Amino acid sequence: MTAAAKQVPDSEWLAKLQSGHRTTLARAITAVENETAGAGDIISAIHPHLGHAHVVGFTGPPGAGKSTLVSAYVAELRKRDLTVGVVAVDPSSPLTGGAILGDRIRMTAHTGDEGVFVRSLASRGHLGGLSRTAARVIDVMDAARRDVVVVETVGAGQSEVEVAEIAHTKVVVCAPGLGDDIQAIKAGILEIADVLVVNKADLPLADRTVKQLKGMLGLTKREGWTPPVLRTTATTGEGVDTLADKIDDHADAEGGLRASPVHRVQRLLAGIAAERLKRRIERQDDPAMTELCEAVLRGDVGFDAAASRALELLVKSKD
Ligand SMILES: Nc1nc2c(ncn2[C@@H]2O[C@H](COP(=O)(O)OP(=O)(O)O)[C@@H](O)[C@H]2O)c(=O)[nH]1
Ligand SMILES: [Mg+2]
Repeated sequence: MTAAAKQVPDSEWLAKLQSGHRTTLARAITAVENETAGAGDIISAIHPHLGHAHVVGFTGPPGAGKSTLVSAYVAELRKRDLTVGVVAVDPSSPLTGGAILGDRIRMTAHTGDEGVFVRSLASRGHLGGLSRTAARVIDVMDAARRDVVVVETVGAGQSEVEVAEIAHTKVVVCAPGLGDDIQAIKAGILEIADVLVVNKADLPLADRTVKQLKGMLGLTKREGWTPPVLRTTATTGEGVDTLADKIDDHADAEGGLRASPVHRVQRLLAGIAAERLKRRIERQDDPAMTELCEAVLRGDVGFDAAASRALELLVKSKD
């Protein structure tokens, strides 16, 4: 029997995957990405072997220099003798096909390096949603004993933030002098940032952007870890060693995160459960729900209280 025809992943297969055999890894990723018949077996086989990789997400507005920075970060990790997996996610598909192509070209700096494995995910055809597929692909790279798995998204929209949230350490990248940039960051990704980067520090106005971000960070309350605001010039690699250090510090500060894929699963469960809950509340047609909505319309009940009541109604309903 040829390796290609082999269906059920056995211990020999697992050993091959864990030793970094590229074809085995590539095929396993393709299987979980396309949810082929064998995908379930692969997922069961790797589950007991997760928790090795530190998963680092890069998000931020298009053009901020994420791909260039990821490539420089990967080079830094390689200097430190760490193996790397890169998952480049493109949620918006055909329009940004060029961006992925550009990313591929930038990552060619690492072709031929056995320690770097890159996979791009397109947006189409993910039955359970893009973030679930991304999580599965990360799991496979984790089981293949990559030390660091880098997830790069194309932009900073909602679906990109969802994908980035799977990561242990979330790096938000922006560039100086873009008013819109700051707006995009204000619109929700500042809260998820563990490390903030002002890339293109070689350009004028970088200092101002750093100041702005520090100001904005000061406004949000946080416990424990305080996100640093760093400067990098991805094109020359300046500041990238400090970035790698801070990402590492974050994993250490959040004690045990690096070793635990549990929160990745928890996030996904939360997303799936929330989606189900939403559909059930939307479909609820019992009189109590109609009454509740009418009370909100009249201004008798606030949205917060009504949402709690809607959840109670759901628990009581039989379906
Ligand atoms: N001046 C300058 N240009 C940069 C830097 N990093 C990236 N770029 C350029 O910015 C453009 C967008 O970079 P890219 O990595 O594709 O951004 P992405 O869309 O966020 O992935 C490219 O032309 C890069 O060469 C930097 O540190 N300084
Ligand atoms: Mg890019």
